Amino acid sequence: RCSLESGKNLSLDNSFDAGLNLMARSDVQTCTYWRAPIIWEEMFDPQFYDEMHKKQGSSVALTVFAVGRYLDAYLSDFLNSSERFFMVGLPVTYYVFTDFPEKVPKLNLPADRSLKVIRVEKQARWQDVSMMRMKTISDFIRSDIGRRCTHVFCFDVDQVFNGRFGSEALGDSVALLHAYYYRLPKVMFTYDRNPRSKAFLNTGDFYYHAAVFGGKCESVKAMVDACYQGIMEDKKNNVEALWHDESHLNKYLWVHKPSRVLSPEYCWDPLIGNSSDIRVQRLLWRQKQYQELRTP
Ligand code: 2GW
Ligand code: MN
Repeated sequence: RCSLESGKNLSLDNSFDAGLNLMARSDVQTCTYWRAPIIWEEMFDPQFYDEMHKKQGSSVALTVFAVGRYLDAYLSDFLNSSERFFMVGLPVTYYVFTDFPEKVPKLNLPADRSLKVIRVEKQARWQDVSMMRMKTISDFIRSDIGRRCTHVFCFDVDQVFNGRFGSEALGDSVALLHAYYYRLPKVMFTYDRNPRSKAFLNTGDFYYHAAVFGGKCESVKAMVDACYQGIMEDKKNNVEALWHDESHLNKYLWVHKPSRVLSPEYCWDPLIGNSSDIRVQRLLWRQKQYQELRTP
């Protein structure tokens, strides 16, 4: 049994594992070698986690950036779908970062859920829009999120919730398996391979997707701080990691193993089609019209 309860000196999600059955799925890997669970449908008891987190008083921040054309293209569907599926039953605060606060759609929220809109500068380069999220998230965990919420999850906006994305996903530090790489050999992973970049990584454990990461405030703060430091160091040295913030995140998660890993059920691309191991598609990638969205 791959149980974290026995790992007394590992500061992983010990107390949470009574809700997991790692044997429930024999078709996929349900545990990492450092004994963090990989969460797949049928492995967990949703009620167990909902009750445990209610009792513990967990509250969750969701950060999302919608800058430039991504606001009109994605934000409304993202937020409306998250109201149906994201951490239902727990207090949730949305932090929407945008260059155009007036255009953020009005939501009808229940009493225990709220939304904050924060104005951010539009970066000239899209790579910087993506990378600068790390700095902004860090600042907000320190000044606001960390005082109000126990956990924080950071999302890309170009996706839509389609099934439960619930308290079973909460943990100390949480990372997501990228839908395109979880069945591929490691040599195919698109880590940054330039030794001059701080994100350089030769071998890793998995290829994680930066579209979803989270955890306890303190852990996420450490994660985004390290990524931002790497990004700035790279700028100083005139290099940029292959997949920007995602490369830095992968480097960080190699050195600091996540305590909980989400299966690609938590962020699936419908263009891949159906796959027998993907039992629920909880969050779906949305199509990008690159020319339209990425030309200034
Ligand atoms: C991004 C690329 C090209 C043109 C515009 C943008 C853009 C991104 C933008 O104009 N406005 C904006 O708000 N964003 C935010 O950055 C938005 O939240 C978006 O979801 C996020 C990441 O950009 P995205 O979704 O276009 O990048 P992906 O889907 O290719 O993402 C992966 O790789 C990125 C690094 O290149 C990030 O690591 C991302 O987390 C990954 O999922
Ligand atoms: Mn995206």
